[in-house]
Amino acid sequence: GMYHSHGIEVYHKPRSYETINDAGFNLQKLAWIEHEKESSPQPFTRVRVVSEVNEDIVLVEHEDGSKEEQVAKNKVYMMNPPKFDHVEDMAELLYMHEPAVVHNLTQRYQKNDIYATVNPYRYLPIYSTEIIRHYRKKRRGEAPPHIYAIADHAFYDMLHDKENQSILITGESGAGKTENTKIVIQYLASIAANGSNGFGPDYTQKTKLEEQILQANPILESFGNAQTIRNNNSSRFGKFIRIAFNRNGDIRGAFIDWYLLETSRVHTQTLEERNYHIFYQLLNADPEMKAMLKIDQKCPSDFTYTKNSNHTIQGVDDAAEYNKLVQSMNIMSISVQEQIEFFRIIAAVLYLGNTIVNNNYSRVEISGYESACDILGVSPVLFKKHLLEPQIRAGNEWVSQSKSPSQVKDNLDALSKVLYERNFGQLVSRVNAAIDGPKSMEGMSVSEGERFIGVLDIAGFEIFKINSFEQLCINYTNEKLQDFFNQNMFVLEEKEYKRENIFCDESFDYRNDLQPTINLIESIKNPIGILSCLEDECVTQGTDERLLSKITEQNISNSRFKQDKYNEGFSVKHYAGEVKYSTAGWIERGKDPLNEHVARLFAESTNAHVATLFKDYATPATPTASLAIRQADIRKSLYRTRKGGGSFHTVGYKHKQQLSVLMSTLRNTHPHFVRCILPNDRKRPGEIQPQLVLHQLRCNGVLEGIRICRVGFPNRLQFEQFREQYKLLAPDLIANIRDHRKACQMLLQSVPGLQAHQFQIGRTKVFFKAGILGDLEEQRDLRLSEIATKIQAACLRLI
Ligand code: AOV
Ligand code: MG
Repeated sequence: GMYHSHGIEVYHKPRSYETINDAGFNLQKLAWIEHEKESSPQPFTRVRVVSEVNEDIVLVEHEDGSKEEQVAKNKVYMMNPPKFDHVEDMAELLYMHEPAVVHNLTQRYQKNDIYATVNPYRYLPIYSTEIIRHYRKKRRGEAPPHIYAIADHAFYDMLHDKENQSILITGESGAGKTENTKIVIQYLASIAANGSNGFGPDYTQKTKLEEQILQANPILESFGNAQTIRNNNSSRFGKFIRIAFNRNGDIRGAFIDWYLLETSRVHTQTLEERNYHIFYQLLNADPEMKAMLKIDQKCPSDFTYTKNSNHTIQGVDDAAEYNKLVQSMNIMSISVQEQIEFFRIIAAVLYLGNTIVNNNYSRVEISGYESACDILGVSPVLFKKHLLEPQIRAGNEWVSQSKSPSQVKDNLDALSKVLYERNFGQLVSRVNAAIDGPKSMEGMSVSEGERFIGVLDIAGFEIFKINSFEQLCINYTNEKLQDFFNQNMFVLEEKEYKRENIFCDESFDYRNDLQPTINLIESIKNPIGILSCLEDECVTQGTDERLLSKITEQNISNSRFKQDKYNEGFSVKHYAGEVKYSTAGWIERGKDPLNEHVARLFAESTNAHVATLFKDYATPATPTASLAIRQADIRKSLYRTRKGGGSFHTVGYKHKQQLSVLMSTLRNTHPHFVRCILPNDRKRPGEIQPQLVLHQLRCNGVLEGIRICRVGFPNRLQFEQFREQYKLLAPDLIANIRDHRKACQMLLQSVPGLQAHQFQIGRTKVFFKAGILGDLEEQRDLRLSEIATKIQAACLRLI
């Protein structure tokens, strides 16, 4: 069955667990039914079961009395009694199904309880948490209990198990990943600080380190976050922050890895969005700084790269944000001079964008580039020459190649992107240098006895009207992470069954569920996946059309691939929905039209920061010109082979490599999952859209986890605990049994109507099929009320 929402198709099978079918037929009981129409904002309706129509169908009455209708029994979900409305751990729900989860989250959200544990498998050593985030939360900054609990678990598991930990925060764009990342880091910094309190001789120094670690985020957000339609502070890069601790749990340092900065945003943004925050922050900086950067008196409407989109974000004061950035940089001990260098690049990028490209009697002319050259410390004469008529080699000769205006424009944009990205990379390196602690963590070389907690915050799954290569990379990353989550859940569940010697005949192996989508994107051969097709076509100077037909030809039989009827791109069925990608411009961008001659010019800049950013283009000093040329060629060929297959374009390839390193790092940690849920698509506080929530729950594997549990034995209790809780069912029978296991066995055998396949007795726990524990609970309640009646009667007699 297909589920439609926001025009997204999701391939999820219809589920039926703890419907009236499984739970038994109960007249007058309250239940949920699912709406046929998916346009309704409420996916489920409250009803009362009136009568049985036949074997498969019951008559229900809507709770508001509005109407009666006949519904298939497997579409009628038992409602939990109201006392369960706000339970924190959903494992406690009697009936666990989609309407129950959505209802619970909605109820809790409306009470500002934004953190909820949805852990239908609480016995698993993973902490799966549902977090509904809440805009402009009144209690912002206060200690929200559950995310702290996750951080706390990770911290103690690390110390106790001597194992590296990871906290993986996932969710759609705007769901709260970055906010929760900051909260986790804050928490870890604070408990570590407490740890050294009293016996830490270097307490003051540590406080400084911890403070610096906290300042890393605001700095990176200025340069790596931007307003999008979905999120006013959207991360346009991924990051994995590892915090290293020694044996005592003191922080030793931290290290930030970053992934995939969306560089196209530097030159183009859609309406309703913005360029990176830093542009607007600098344009709102104090006059002295602006003068220093040669942007005095300028504002966003003066620059091509900023004028066509939003200039401000509601509720955000860019001048104040600029001051905060400078403060954070000061705490990070990034000197004022260094700050100016990082900012200088931003100003230069703005001026590069303002360069006017003209066709003057079939000669390309540029004007207005002098300011950029001035800021970048390069000769405007050479810049213009290299840009307009770069020398290329033809045999043994060098000839100048002339360019079209649009090629020059592309070159300028490419330069801006590269400048921006390299400046960002340098900034992260600088931050790392400040927080890296005593031992370098680069390359995972954590010293003996040290462990880390890594927090992963990537750009969330996103679907726009037009989705391009950037979205493909982002969604691919999310797909890999979801796959990692799935595998973990499956493997851990299987391990528990083995350990307890529980036999489960139904297979719940769905490890390969996401594999077809992952293959479609990353497969190298037979068939060639999307990224490799792009790689090939760029090498062979292909076109967007050829790329698209190659992708289609290779992957047409993949069930997750869909051809586009207008032939402008293709669709991919991701775990979170079907996304239509447009392939326009992929080849041009893939070819990386970075003008090497200009890059070399930058490498020779009089400005040390600029020269450093391009040091890989620096030509080694050589005695003769001809030797210099040969050296340049050698360097170039080295550079190409290093990037693989003689190609320049490496964005997709590089990302795939980075991702695979990240995945193997994660596989060597104990993972903790935090799932953020977007409550509404309007960036509004206090508003919850149940359809949207349900959609995310279906996609992010939480409900899938529930399904797995339903197939197996989802409820389990330690022998002693079970005995204690349910001894009322047969008090006399087991009163004298010493062995808890034996007592449980006898107790269960005595329960009328309980069948042998509905439970299993393991090594330390009793396991139950879905809903069975609920039945036992009801029986026990019945006993309790009988006893209460008896006592009441006795009391009456006494009176
Ligand atoms: P994201 O990281 O998941 O999206 P954010 O963490 O940036 O989403 O959250 C988006 C916005 O929601 C924030 O800027 C806050 O205004 C608000 N918000 C989120 N969580 C909280 C919270 N716990 N308390 C108060 N406000 C919150 V993206 O980075 O777009 O995928 O790329
Ligand atoms: Mg984010």
